[in-house]
Amino acid sequence: MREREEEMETEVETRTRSGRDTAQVRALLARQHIETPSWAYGNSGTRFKVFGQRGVPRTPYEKISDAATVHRFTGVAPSVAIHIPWDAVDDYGKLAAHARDEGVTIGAVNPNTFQEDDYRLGSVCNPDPRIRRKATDHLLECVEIAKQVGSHHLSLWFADGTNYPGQDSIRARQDRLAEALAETYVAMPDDMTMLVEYKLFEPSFYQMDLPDWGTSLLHCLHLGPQAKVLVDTGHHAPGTNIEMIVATLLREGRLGGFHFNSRFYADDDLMVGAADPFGLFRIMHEIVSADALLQEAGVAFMLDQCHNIEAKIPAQIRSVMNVQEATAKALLVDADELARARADGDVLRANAVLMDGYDTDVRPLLAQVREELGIDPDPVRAYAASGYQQRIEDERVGGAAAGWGA
Ligand code: RM4
Ligand code: MN
Ligand code: MN
Repeated sequence: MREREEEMETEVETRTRSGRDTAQVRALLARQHIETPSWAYGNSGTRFKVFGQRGVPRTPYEKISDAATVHRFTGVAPSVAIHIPWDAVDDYGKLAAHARDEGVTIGAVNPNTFQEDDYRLGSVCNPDPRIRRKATDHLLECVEIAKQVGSHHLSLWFADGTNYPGQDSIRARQDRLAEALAETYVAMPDDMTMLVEYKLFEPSFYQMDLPDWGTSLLHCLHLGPQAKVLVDTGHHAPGTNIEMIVATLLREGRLGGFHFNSRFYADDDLMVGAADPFGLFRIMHEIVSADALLQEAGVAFMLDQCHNIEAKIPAQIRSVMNVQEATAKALLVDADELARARADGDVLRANAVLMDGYDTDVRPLLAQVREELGIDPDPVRAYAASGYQQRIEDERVGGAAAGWGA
């Protein structure tokens, strides 16, 4: 066994041609921060069926405990995003204290302006000023909640849009959106960032009011430096070059963060790195080459996924590991050699250098990172052996399981 481990270590050593030594790569990987979403731990499904699972949290407190469990086994998921009102509680100080006791913090606060009858024609873009007021008040309420839980991110996604040409004025809706965003922006403290997410389609199909990164960026530019674009990897047309968007936003200092997930067709919300691990690597390559991996760079790496048929906690663990693997591969790309090949106009060499990083088996390297963090090198196996799943299945009986709309 020991022999095999040594063999694996040498393998990693010889494959590290990135100019960084392996110790530096491991140190960067150990400091990675991947946020998990509270809603991933509740029941979810499609419009056809929600399959309930045993042991699913009944309260925001239990969701946070599950997120903390993912952190315990991965070592790099120290915060959890919340969604309001799904995670509404009477005392947010108490919720934050519970998170701290469990060893995590509360990350992005996500308002929900898409699940009430009032929002049939939109929320902040609704033609009815009463409904716009209500939606904006909810955004302001979420700024307050973020302050109370010690969060620095207000993460906005709007289901707003129209289904039929002529249904409403596209320009008037943009004006209304700008107005609501501006009112919310000025209510934020200086250390809070507004993340403005976009999505090409769904639930509206003719036009979404924030359909793409360009529209999000324009609003952010009008608002000020505390507004940045959030890239949800599942929110583009098939074939979109997402790393190009990432590179462009990084240049402008306006990449606020990611919602990682993967998709085959629409907004599938499957595990990140499951459908397109190469795409994830290409994104992480842009991040690494812009030196934007660590928290001080101001980019938030968050998962936004739903686990409809698979067990939720191990799926989150697997997803965190997939992001780690893509990051490790990106860190192993030989940046100097790549620069030389590019300067020489050597197309094939440049591509080969990039692929060398992607083709490296980084699992032994990550096992070592975990050992250095004092956790089990195999998080999925360790979770299965921990008894946590059995415990929550035994304990969480009665009450209503959390889920969309709960
Ligand atoms: C949306 C979007 C948002 C998420 C909701 C649940 O499609 O991705 O980020 O909060 O789903
Ligand atoms: Mn999202
Ligand atoms: Mn989505």
